[in-house]
Amino acid sequence: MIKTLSKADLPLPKPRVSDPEVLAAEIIERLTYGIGKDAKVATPHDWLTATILVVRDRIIDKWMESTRATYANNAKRVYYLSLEFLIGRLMRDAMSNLGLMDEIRQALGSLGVELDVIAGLEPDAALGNGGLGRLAACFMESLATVDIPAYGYGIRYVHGLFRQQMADGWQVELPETWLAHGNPWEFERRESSYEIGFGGGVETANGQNDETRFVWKPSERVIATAYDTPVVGWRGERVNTLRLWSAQPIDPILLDAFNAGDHIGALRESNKAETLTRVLYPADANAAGQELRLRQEYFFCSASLQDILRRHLQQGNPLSALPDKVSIQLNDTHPAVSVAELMRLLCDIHGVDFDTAWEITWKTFSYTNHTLLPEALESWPVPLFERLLPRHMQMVYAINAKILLDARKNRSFSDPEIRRISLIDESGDRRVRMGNLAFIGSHSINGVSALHTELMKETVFADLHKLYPDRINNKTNGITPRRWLMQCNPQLTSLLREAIGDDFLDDAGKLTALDAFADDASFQEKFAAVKRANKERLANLVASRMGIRLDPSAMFDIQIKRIHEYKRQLLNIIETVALFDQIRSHPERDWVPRVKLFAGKAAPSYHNAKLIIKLANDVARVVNNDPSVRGLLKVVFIPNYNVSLAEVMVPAADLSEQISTAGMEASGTGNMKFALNGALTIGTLDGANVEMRDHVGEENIVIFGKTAEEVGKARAEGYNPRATIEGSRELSQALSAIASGVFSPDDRDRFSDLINGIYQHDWFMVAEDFDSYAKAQRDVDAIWTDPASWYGKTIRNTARMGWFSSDRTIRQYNSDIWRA
Ligand code: HBZ
Repeated sequence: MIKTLSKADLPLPKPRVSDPEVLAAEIIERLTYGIGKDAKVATPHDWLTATILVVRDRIIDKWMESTRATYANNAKRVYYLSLEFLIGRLMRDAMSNLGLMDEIRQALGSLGVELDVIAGLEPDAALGNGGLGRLAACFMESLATVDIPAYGYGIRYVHGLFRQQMADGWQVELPETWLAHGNPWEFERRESSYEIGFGGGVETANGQNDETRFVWKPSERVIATAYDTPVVGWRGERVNTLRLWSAQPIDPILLDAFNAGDHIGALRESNKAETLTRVLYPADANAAGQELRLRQEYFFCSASLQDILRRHLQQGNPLSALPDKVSIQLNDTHPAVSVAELMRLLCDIHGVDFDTAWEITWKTFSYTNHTLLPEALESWPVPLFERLLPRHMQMVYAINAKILLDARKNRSFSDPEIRRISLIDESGDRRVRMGNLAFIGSHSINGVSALHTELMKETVFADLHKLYPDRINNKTNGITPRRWLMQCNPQLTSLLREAIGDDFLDDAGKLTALDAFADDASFQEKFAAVKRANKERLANLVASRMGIRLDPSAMFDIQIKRIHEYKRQLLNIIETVALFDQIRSHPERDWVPRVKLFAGKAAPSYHNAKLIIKLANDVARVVNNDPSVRGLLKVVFIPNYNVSLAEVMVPAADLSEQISTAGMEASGTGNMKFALNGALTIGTLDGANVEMRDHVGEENIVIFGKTAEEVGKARAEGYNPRATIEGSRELSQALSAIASGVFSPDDRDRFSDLINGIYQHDWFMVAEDFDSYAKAQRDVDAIWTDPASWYGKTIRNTARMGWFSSDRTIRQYNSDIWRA
């Protein structure tokens, strides 16, 4: 007889055992009963899925524990709203954080399966463009690691960032299909579904106390369904949730239409709904202006806020306590419409009065800005905003009235200042300014490096900063040392443990103990051997993917990031051309053999970025096929840059290129990954490079070029690039070679516009910084020629980069902003 248990007495499953034999048995069981495959005929993909399911079980135990504890303590929760999460692969991360790597390797080995082979089959979750999305992924891991109850909210795009192929050196975009084999990490939560409206109009009704209430009657509705992915922190102590929304139609098929023979029309609604979450916008540095983008933004904000309020109320908390129990961090302005949506939910659905709702709202939100580039600042035409979100438009006007009246009362604000503070840009066609909405709707506004934060105060947000002088603060970015040291560079991790023990695994700040080994010859030798092995691994990848042979004893000089003019891949390529000239004209000199490696995607509509990719490939073809170079210089553009490729390239770098025009890169995070893995940085005083110099010491980084202040001054004074170019022989020769078709004999004018841009305005100061850059490169050569000095510096980089752990960043967010 089995007796019925009450809910409270329901047993918990037995915690999982993790010795290799048990793991092997479970993998077979999953293969058989979970996937329905006989081990004898299982494909490598089946093995991968079965292994992930077994790892996932270990996560679930911890996941439920974490969730139960947060619920029981009625703890404050942090919500990270981001339109992008650039995660990459999850299996190695999960195994490593749970401490299961060796056991799983053995378990699979006993079944005749090689872990590294199946791990390489896992697709990257590429739900992001670049730094902003990758930062969100590092933050999710650090939030779990430092034990903060947190949820990430975003969109479950069916197609992540496009796959990049090269056709004759040109970028071609192909669809990405990470869900093709299913996604064993996620749990669909049908019960967590919300209705999302668009369009229609606003009606008024009488509320309980006879006040007017506004009722939005949307003309279109879709369903948002949650998909949850567990995120494990270091040592598996806490597991948080990444909740991604997928759009579904309310009626999967319009049967009336179907029965009347309109088979396509019957699916129209359904297709329209699913289009919402089908694809990630591939623009990383300019605002995507289409209606679909605003729909995506509103869709995920509304679903997330409804979910957050439901959880808050379910715990028995009053709405007035929202700021005490909930912190919502807006990752850039993409989720800024949340400010208006929370106001709508509070006022229209929950009957809170406007002023109370407003206080709850700005105390709950905080906003991170990631760029000062004017073309990236989001704004929506008023007619579009009003048509799609009529009630939110009213809210924006109401908030605006409140703020502008305040500013008006405060006599020190002039008319132009008030115009710039307004949520509505009236300078051309009227637009809703999402940056101003995010700022005004938040109690904290942060930049992502010290320099960037100062520039925010002086430029884009100068007027709002004057109105709210206590709100802007800095939170310098960080990277998770689990993925970006322990997992991507196991050999260096072992060497570090041998030298300084295990403390750094739990606290990256403890890496400073390595300083004592920086000049130790035998340690230097081991450090060099690890670097060499990582370079061989990259050389093998390049050989197998591209058929190009690289010499691992040459200096690996790497620039990997999105392609953008302000990031100045062009400066690097022009200097490469100049070096190519020099090597041929002065064969008698002691040239340091170099391999110049590039990778990165260009936004599909960004003409000049695509030309820069073509130029890199054209230069590579000519340089790599010129016998007079004698192997002293190789140029390689590796296609389809993504997180997994970065995990191979970062540990293999000798030299890290961080050469943006000063004042333009908000922070950078690749810069941190390279330095942590023992590369020397050549860079400008931009973004977090400035703080990296402060931490590693100016003798351990190679800085060149104009400062942000000097760039501003040169632009203001009407800088004349032609004069600068004429003053530099090396530069003018390199530019004329490119412009005259030396690298593009099939189309001699291919690059003339690109080069003319430098002669005519040179907005990004390529010419102005060239000589300083070229000289810095020769300084790098000189250091390389003295290995004791080179490794002394690179070891000190690893030793002193611990501060750039995203654990530190997250702790600062928590102590200054969230207080969870
Ligand atoms: O955010 C980057 C910054 O350029 C970089 O300096 C910083 O380190 C990083 C993290 O703070 N910004 C982006 O990556 N921006 C985007 O990816 C983006 C995506 C969609 C947009 C606009 C920008 O519409």
